[in-house]
Amino acid sequence: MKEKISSRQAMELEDKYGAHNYHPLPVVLSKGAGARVWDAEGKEYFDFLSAYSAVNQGHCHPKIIGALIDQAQTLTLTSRAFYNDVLGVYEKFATSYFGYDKILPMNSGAEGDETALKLCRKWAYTKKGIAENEAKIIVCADNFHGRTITVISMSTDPDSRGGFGPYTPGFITIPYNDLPALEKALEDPNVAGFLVEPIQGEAGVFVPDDGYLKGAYDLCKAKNVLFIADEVQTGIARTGQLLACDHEGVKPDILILGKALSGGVYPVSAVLANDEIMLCIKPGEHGSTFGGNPLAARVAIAALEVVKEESLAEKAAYLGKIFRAEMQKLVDETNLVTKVRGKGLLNAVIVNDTPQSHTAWNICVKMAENGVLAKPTHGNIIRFAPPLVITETELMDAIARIKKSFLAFN
Ligand code: IF1
Repeated sequence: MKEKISSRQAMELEDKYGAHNYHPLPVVLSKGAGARVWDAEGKEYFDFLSAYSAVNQGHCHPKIIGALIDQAQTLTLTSRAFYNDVLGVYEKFATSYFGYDKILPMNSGAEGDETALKLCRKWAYTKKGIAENEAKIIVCADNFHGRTITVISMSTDPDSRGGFGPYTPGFITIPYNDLPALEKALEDPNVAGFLVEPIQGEAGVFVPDDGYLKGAYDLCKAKNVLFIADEVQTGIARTGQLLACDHEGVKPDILILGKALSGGVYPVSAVLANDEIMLCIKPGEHGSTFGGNPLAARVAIAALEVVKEESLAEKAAYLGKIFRAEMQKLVDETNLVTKVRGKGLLNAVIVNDTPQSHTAWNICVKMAENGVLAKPTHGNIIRFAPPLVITETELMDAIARIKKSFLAFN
């Protein structure tokens, strides 16, 4: 049995023995089920962060945990030095689920992005005919793709990149949601790919204009440039479609998935592409010890089955409309919220606040008191992303708590 400690003890331990690379809300979670979590003292909360959209299927989903336990008692890790009898089954399942020829399994989202970048560069040299070491990849300002050195080399966020140089070259940064800027950047014949989040998560759930993704895809096609979608956060039903690109009927040349690919149960990420691209990587050129392990494969199959069995995309679309309509009332009836935006159950409200006055942070602390967990980003933006298994009754209960918390600051 695990040692029972209080919330205060848990925070003190993390502070004393853990690196100080996070600034969490002062809530210590001890248990989760569905859309709810409990702290070390047993207080119940609705989880409106879902581990940044990893727990779309809800905490400790019985089907996913069942698959985990069964496989954990059978075989966990073989490395890719040998075959295992689950990986191929998962690969067949996932490629047909998402409509690609091949999948390359990794663990974290950042590794998925790194894999996509490597694949794009290899394709540039072996298929597109770009001279060795000359390939460029276009990325967007205010992106978030993870924390590795190359990924932060693409970042424009001073906190993510500052003090970690020197940086990996080979990227062109353009503004997000700006097709003319993309068209101009694509004039460079050494451009091999365009990497984009269909909705920018870290930027505060920034939804681009309708038609942006389709327009960007078409511009890339005209220049034989790969359209690479980072759906680590937006994918797996979160925005009301299986993939956020589905809203515009765009099929990325390279698709990056993570987070909810495992329902938040285990670190599982993946890159999907068709043979023309994926087979550019040859044996020995890329991989990882844990990528594609049987435990990950079983968990991911179960997690993806849950998405379909429980119609999570449809639920996210339906409940998201209710959520935004209710939050819009705060915009209309108070001076506290200037805007609500998002798609499906990936939403954010902009608090009428200067980033320095900490109102959004204080509202989040108040919401926690009232039993709803969410986290501010960029000072005055609060992201709301509950597990997609949340029921309409639970959502209305949570909305009442959110409103009450905001009104305490009116
Ligand atoms: C943290 C943000 C969210 C991602 C996209 C790749 C990754 C992420 C689109 C990397 C990760 C996270 C990680 C988390 C905070 C977080 C986040 F606020 F920083 F931007 F979700 F909104 N692509 N997103 O959103 O995936 O390697 O972490 O598995 O604590 O860094 P990872």
